[in-house]
Amino acid sequence: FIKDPKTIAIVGCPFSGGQPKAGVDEGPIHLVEAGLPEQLKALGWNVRFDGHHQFEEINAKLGNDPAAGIVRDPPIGKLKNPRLVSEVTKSVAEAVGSHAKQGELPLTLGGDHSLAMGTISGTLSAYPDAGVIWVDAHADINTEETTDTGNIHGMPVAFLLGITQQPASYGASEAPFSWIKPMLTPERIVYIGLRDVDVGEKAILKKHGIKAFSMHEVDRYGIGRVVEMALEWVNKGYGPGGRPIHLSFDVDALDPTVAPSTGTPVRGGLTFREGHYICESIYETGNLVALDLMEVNPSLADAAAVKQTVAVGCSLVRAALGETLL
Ligand code: 5AB
Ligand code: MN
Ligand code: MN
Ligand code: MN
Repeated sequence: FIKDPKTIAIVGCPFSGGQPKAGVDEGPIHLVEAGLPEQLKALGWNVRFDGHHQFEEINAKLGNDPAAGIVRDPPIGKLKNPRLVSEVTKSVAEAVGSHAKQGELPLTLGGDHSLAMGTISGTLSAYPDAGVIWVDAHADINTEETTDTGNIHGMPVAFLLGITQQPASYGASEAPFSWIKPMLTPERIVYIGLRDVDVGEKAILKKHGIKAFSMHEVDRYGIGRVVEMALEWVNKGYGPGGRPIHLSFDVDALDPTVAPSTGTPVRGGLTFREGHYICESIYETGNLVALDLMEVNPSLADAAAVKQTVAVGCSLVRAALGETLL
């Protein structure tokens, strides 16, 4: 799917509006400063990176001045920062979509996981048949009705599937998130690494028959068999070569001993090798068309832990882009 000369377009998204903790917006800056673009060049990729997206026009349009603490984006129903998250993810969808349509592989560096509404919408605009592998401790499939926190980084999958109800208070045309065309279908997403799923989310997963390999299945079958089953699931009934794959990797899928600097750590996660194995196996299919690395928050934990988390993040990306296979 990716055109020669094989090019990665880094989409740096210093954005934290989908959740309340400051610092996750510094994730992409740290990953780039750690040398990720050069590391990918060393793997033989052509790398395009024209600076981090600043979303300034969006704040201006909303009348926000984040530096001065002015944010005019009151909640809608339970959703926090709905207009900001909607506008930012819409612009990310355009950026990712245009890179993907040019045959480049967009690598989006977050930032919080609400960004995946943009990245996956962008991928689907170029590859309508794409499947999604979502690696996370969390299912991120809360709806406006089920969310306890109102944090939109816990809701992107619900918006992508079109299963979240627009609250009655929305005016239809200017409704946040009305730009998302729900092109993803429940049988084309599969989870790996889940271990902290809200009660309402469990009901949604069951209702829509969504496939999930939680840490329980990772323990039972081993990561090799889990990845094999996950790929079988998304490719079921599709042609021989398999679907284009979008990998959305939330760094909190890893155990907090491996990746401590993240906003919602949950113990009992993937080991360093299990995380890498997932990335390598998807690279090995030859079908990876887009990659997200999300939720690295360099302001949580001490300097050594931050350095470790950023290094692991770079290493996962390299594994997904061909480093470890011989
Ligand atoms: B993350 C929680 N389910 O909805 C919620 O880090 C956590 O992108 C969401 O996976 C975690 O707020 C979102 C409790
Ligand atoms: Mn770009
Ligand atoms: Mn997530
Ligand atoms: Mn998570």
